[in-house]
Amino acid sequence: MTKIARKAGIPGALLAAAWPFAGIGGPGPVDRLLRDGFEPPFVYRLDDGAGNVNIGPPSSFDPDMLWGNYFAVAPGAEVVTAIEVAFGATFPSLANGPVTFWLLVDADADGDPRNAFAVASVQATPDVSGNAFYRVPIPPTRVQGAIFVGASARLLGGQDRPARVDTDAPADRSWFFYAPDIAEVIDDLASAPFGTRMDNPQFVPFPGGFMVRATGQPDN
Ligand SMILES: [Ca+2]
Ligand SMILES: [Ca+2]
Repeated sequence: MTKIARKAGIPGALLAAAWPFAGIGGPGPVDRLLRDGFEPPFVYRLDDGAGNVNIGPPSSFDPDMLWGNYFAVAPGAEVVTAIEVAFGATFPSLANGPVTFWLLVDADADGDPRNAFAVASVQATPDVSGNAFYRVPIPPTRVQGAIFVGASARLLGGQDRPARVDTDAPADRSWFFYAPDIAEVIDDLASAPFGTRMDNPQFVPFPGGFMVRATGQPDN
């Protein structure tokens, strides 16, 4: 991670100093599952439903930002059917286009998505912020090993803070990346000019997990 950060030439202090955060969240609604004869979909998630930090790039550049979570594929949830993301209130200026929702597979399942590859992507324009999740169905996609689920958007540095974080969640499975064009590096995130995990104190003053989820169902 440090190597990648150095490659980008982005001073850590600059990122840290410009790191915005806002909005202390209250307790989220309790998830209630209806059990009327079929199993509800499995939800891949790190957060507890209540986020408290929103992050985005510093004012020194206007990148395409990808943020997302890494999950081992769970038995009975091998077919991913939807991605759910909660956004910061300072949503990307829509002048720069919609959000892209990504599903990647990490074939070596080693905990590091930087050699994962995209197996599905959908563009959409979220209409919620805070702890409300925006749900995007994707073509049902069978996955193996491990997945990285995320969202990317072109941002105005110092203004847009779309990546909502729950600091109660583990930070060692959330990653974010900056690039001029995320689509160009999505199958080789190691080549992104900047990338870090959310437990890297050099770049992340408020470690936590992104409010990014996916739903899966059995491969029948
Ligand atoms: Ca929380
Ligand atoms: Ca890997």
